[in-house]
Amino acid sequence: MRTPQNETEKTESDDSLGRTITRRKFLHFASVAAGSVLTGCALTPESEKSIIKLNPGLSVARFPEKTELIMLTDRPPQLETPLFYFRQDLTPNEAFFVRWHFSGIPTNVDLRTFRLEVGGSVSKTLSFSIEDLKRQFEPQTTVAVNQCSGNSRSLFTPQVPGGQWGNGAMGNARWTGVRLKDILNKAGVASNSIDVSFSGLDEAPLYSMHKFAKSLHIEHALSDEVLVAYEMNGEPLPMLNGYPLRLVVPGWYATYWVKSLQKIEVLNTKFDGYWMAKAYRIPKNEHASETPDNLAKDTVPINQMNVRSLLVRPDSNDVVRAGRAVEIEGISFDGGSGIKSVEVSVDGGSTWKPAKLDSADLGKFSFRRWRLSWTPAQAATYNIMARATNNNGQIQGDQYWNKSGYMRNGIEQAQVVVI
Ligand SMILES: Nc1nc2c(c(=O)[nH]1)N[C@H]1C(S)=C(S)[C@@H](COP(=O)(O)O)O[C@H]1N2
Ligand SMILES: [Mo]
Repeated sequence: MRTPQNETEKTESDDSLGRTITRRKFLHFASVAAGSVLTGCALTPESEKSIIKLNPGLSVARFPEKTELIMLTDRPPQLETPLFYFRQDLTPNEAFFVRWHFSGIPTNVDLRTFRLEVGGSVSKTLSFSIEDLKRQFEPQTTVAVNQCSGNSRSLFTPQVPGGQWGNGAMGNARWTGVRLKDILNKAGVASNSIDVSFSGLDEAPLYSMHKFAKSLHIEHALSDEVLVAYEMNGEPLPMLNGYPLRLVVPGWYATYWVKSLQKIEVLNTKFDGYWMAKAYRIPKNEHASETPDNLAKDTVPINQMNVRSLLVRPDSNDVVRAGRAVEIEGISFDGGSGIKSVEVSVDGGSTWKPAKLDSADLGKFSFRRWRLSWTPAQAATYNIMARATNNNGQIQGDQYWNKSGYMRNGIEQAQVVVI
């Protein structure tokens, strides 16, 4: 599906000087991307041939530094990763999903002038170029899943408004950068600090809209885990994933992973920005299911991810024959306690067998791969299910409905036709 023209574009974007892509170039790419909207086209990713499956009304598009992804909207770009990429532990940068709230996204970041600013309730206001960050601090690397709060939203019944994501509004990557706490300690956090807020270079298009900004409690911001990352899988961040810097909050939903991070502010009051106080909230009692006519009155900001699983093999393209062994394969992950065990059912949940966790353990914030060998006795349609238990004892079970379609983690079923 690659035209020679696309190939040229790709080389041009791989600028060894640190990927300063000018606005003009980006617009040119964007028009190529928009021009290459495809529907249901066969692809050849690195490892194997697969088909992008599309729900009606969706298309496939190619954006700068990205391969063909499922496109929910083009302005702002909302691009979903096709399922077959989750057969790899690390999601390739070019296939990593993309989600922005506003169409005015940063496309012409110049590293010569870009500065990360740290201010507010600190002893010393600081400002850093990317080079400063690399020079002044010890680098830190973590493998972690970045998952949109609304991943799998399209599967809720009754259906809820918002981006109708399938299961591909997530990805697992190796993030490298600087510990947020090292930056904050250098600035000297005042002892009465409460929250730390984060915002990026993207701007709200109308005065009546709120700039995208998030916050973390000071203790969380000063923990070892939170990173200000400049690399993803050993490369500078792709522009659409937050070049040149993004917050990485392992175990927490992606809404906190502020992209094109430009400003960090330490606050001695509770942060009350729109994106914390009004949006991205969940029922306070996480097990109280909302219904469309009985919405939760008490809400809290969405936070740590719950435990969930995804079956990645066999998929409905695979030919599965009675009497022959096939491998059922999937991934599980949670908010950072780590996956303890995974069970698989091939009879719609009547009986369960333990799957074998892969020995490759990329850490408690990563996808954890598991497998189970299965020999279907006879030709039939089987309902395959998987449920994970994490080290906190959380186990996947019934799906709770909530009005925003967040945190989906019910046990999913995949139908496999055995011939
Ligand atoms: N600056 C900025 N950061 C942002 C957002 C945004 O709109 N602007 N969206 C957030 C949301 S809701 C998601 S799901 C993730 C998506 O990250 P990705 O595009 O790298 O996959 O970015 C988060 N960080
Ligand atoms: Mo999101």
